[in-house]
Amino acid sequence: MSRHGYTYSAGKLLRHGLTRGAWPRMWNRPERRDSYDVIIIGGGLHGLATAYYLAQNHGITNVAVVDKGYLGGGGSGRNTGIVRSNYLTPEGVAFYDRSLHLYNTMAADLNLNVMLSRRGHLTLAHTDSALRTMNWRAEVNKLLDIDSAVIGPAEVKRLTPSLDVSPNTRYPILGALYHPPGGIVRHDAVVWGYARAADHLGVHLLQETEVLDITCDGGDGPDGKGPGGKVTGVRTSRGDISSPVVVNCTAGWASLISNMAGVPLAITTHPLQAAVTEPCKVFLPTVVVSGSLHVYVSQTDRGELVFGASVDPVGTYRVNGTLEFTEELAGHVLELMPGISKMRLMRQWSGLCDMTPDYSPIMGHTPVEGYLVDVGWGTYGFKAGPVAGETMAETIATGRTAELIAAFTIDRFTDGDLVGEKGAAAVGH
Ligand code: PYC
Repeated sequence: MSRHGYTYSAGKLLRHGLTRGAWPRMWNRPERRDSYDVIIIGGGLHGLATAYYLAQNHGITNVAVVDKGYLGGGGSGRNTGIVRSNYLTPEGVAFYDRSLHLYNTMAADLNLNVMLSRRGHLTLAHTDSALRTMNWRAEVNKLLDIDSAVIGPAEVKRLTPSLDVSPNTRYPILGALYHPPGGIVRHDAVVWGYARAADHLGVHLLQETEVLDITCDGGDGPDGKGPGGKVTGVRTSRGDISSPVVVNCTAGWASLISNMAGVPLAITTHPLQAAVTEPCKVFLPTVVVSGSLHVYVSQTDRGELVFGASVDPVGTYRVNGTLEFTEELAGHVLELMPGISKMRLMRQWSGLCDMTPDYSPIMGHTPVEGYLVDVGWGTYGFKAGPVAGETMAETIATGRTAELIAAFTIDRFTDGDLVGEKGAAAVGH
């Protein structure tokens, strides 16, 4: 028997395949209880990781994760799987680097191959000002012991021969921030791993359970909500559930959910589109990002190219793909890699990004006792999933804000202590 209760003998796998035997469920569909010690809203990577670390690190297992859809159906299943820690602020660097460490050991910790590929991450600079930002990031990174440095065009060419580094292109490559530990991970495997492990430790995963309201007592606002109040539970499409702790781990709907507790958030929500090509022979060994051309690209082990761009300029909750995105993406990618002009796009999709004014998340306690947030991830949510879960679990279990997230609390907007992380965005937003 392995960790989290799953056998992995090759013989059993083969017998199962040949007999078409009933595969065990990855996780259960439990009946909901009337009360839990902790309710987590959002069955994506952050909610599941928080539940897992509560159970695994702190022994808190009377926990429910509620989601109006299916596990990993939001941003966790819609991102481009990029991980890195070459951020701009010391707070961001330390935080995302802990996440990379957790990604490193995740396959063993969760007993599931999450297909981590630390293939190196290149952020190209096509202008002097972009090069200056890359140098700035490299200096902050080095001070914090992060493997990251500015390299010249010849080194870029050595690492990624398909890039044209000649000075004759429309956007010549002047250099790049090279971050060897960055790479990609199979995003849905991460969701499955945390879900299975949390379920095995006794957490209830309540899918198709929509939160309609957060109930509070004693607050300044209507129905006892708002500052000075205390959370008492959630009202769901499957009935009321009580709990002294409710955690908002949603993306896309974070501000709407938070309004239910009377805690408004400094967030605007924008779609972020991505696209994937048909597979081809593997030729792109690194993750390549171009802020000036607003594009990032990596190649999966199956050979598909996965592209992303900036968030859509207009705030909306729509997640349909647009022709404008496809046209702009194709134009920008071909500036970078003219050689792929014959490849066909297979699919495009979109997810929702909750953007904060400083591009850092909002995490931890709020003015409503027992109501915590892990929100405002913008385009950084996937990278942060493991460390967000670990630090939120610590904050809930100990009642004290975990050190790594102390800079990201909601008070910073009133105290004026912003953590400006826009300069570390993969592309201009
Ligand atoms: O910040 O590396 C990034 C990123 C990639 C996709 C979305 N954000």
